[in-house]
Amino acid sequence: MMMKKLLACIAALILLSVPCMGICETDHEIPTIVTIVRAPDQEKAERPPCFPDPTENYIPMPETENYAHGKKVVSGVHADVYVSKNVNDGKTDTYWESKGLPAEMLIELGDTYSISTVGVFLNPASIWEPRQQEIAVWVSTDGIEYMEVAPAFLYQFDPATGNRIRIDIETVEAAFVKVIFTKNTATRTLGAQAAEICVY
Ligand SMILES: [Ca+2]
Repeated sequence: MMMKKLLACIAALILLSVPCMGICETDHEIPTIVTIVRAPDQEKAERPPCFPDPTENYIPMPETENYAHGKKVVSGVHADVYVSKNVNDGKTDTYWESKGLPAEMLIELGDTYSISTVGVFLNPASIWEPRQQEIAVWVSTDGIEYMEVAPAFLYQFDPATGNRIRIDIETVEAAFVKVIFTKNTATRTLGAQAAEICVY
């Protein structure tokens, strides 16, 4: 028993002496073979140059307040589940679709504003084929007397440019904006379609 303990102690001493036997000792610095690079925090979606950002080709809209957002809207009969309130909820993946044409979308701004642009948006996803919609804009300050500020015109919607159109008008006071649709060349509907109507 004593012999076993003695042998165990000798073995332990040998192992402990290994670092002192020159194995780990060195008189020169071991070269670093791993370079540690701290990655910067990602603050936005990155897009490789071979995938250009499609939004760069979108028709620009004013950066001023959209007076239509979330305001009361009134329209006629809608198709399926595509109700009026979808037209100004701030999302282009929800939309209003009328049941037939012509169709009107009235937006009550809740106050009188000086407006100069109306934007009409569809979903920009490419599954939404290019189409044309004939649209006119009328405005009112009292909700009774309306004035035409943009005559009916056949506007081109195309996902390549954001599936949106911009109607610039002479600056006018308006508390009520009526957007009138009279034609839609889309193949899968007989009604007007708008994911968002914005008033600037
Ligand atoms: Ca919407």
